[in-house]
Amino acid sequence: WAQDCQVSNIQVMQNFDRSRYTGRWYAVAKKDPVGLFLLDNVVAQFSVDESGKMTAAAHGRVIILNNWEMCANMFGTFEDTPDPAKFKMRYWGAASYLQTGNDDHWVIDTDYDNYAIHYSCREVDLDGTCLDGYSFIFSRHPTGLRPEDQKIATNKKKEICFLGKYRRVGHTGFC
Ligand code: ODT
Repeated sequence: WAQDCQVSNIQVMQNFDRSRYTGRWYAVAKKDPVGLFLLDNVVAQFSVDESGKMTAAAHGRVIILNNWEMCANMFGTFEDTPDPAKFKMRYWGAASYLQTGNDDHWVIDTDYDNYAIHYSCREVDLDGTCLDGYSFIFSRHPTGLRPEDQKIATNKKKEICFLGKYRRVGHTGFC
């Protein structure tokens, strides 16, 4: 049933350790949601604050007002849920005209040192599958995933029913 595509059946990281997850992650691939926002040059930096809450900052190239290209600086706070790998992410931009929102933020899998698979379903369909969602594949290395981690990522993309829906996220130095 790992591939019945029911959002409620998606397996997430077991015993997720937020402190080992801290630091810099480079997005190397992305499955876009409806009305995509972050285009490329996406880097996320996770922290754990004094009270143990997870927070993050991220930047990425965006195009706003149809043709204004800029580097968006974004911030997020993460609300815990009963599952340690499932969070609610409240996010906003350094500038008021950037996107704000409150999305699910699930860590599907990570080895903490090389790769991480993120998943967010914004809208669950009546049949329980994801109607509108997005996902980032993160690497600790700006050059991309190691071959052994690519294999894992492909399997996880399949499990979350997003296989074939990703595009590569480039790092060109824009941000
Ligand atoms: O790009 C899109 O189309 C949708 C995603 C917009 C949310 C970006 C908000 C980032 C806030 C700071 C948090 C950083 C953590 C990022 C990790 C993964 C995905 C958002």
